Amino acid sequence: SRRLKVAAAQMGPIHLADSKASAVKRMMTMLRQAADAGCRFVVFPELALTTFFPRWWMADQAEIDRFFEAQMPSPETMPLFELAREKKVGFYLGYAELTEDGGRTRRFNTSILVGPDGRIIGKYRKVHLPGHSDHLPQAPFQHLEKRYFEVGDLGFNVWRMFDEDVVMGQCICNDRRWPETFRVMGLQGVEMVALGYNTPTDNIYFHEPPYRRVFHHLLSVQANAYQNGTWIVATAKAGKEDGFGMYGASVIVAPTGEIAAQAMSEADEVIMFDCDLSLGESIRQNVFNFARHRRPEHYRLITER
Ligand code: ING
Repeated sequence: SRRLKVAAAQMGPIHLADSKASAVKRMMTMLRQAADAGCRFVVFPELALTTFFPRWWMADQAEIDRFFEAQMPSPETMPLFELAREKKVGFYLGYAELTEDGGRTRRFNTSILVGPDGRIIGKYRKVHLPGHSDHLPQAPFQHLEKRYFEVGDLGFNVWRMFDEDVVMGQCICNDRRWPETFRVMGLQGVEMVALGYNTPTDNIYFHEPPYRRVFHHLLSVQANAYQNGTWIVATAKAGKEDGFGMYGASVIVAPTGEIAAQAMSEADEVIMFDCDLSLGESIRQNVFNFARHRRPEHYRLITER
């Protein structure tokens, strides 16, 4: 049967003072570990090169743009691409994208899928941007994704990867909470979705006990995996970044909704699983058989409202 051994390469904290090169070094260590264990696909976190900078109010655009990549591979990430190509390992990478579009500078919270030959196969720009766009001076920390990034303009797509022609999808962080994200990929026959996240342990809007925030993360990923019959590899950047906590709980979830592997720490940690892609086929054939059971004529409100 068609199998793909994958890894979630969870990262611990990246502090404001840490260089992008030091983050890449850590990712290369984990990619080597995954490759040596027979993994052919590695999923890194959202915004994996820097601290989660939307937590900081910055007024000066030049200061903000230091967190962005104007090209990919960038000088700092080139060694990661080269190692991956040498090991014949594909990977998902989340980063802040700065791009010139017809004389206009645009900024996105972006992820890419890179093939085992080191070529970029697909790009995604985060659609569901949580948080706020104005400075909240009373808040313990900011969540300024709506200020620093534009809403993604590429939609939700799938790409074929590896010899097994795995139908691979991707999204980022808050996207995992929205069923539409996975259903749009499910309707394109997705077999595995890669996603990275940076999720604060504290909510700036209302108090939630930390365990409940992890419950909501797992609930979202497990439900969306089962309801679309897809594998999901969800990778955290975790731990305390300059004192601000983010939870770990990186997971590899099967199309049955069951957790196949889960990280135990809030530090750099590689979790792996040898995924049998036929598991998704049986869920999509026997339960969520869109062709036989789905009734879109009754769902219009979802896109019209
Ligand atoms: N982080 C969080 C996330 O969606 C969040 C923001 C947390 C929103 C909890 C709502 C509830 O996981 C990012 N970066 O989207």
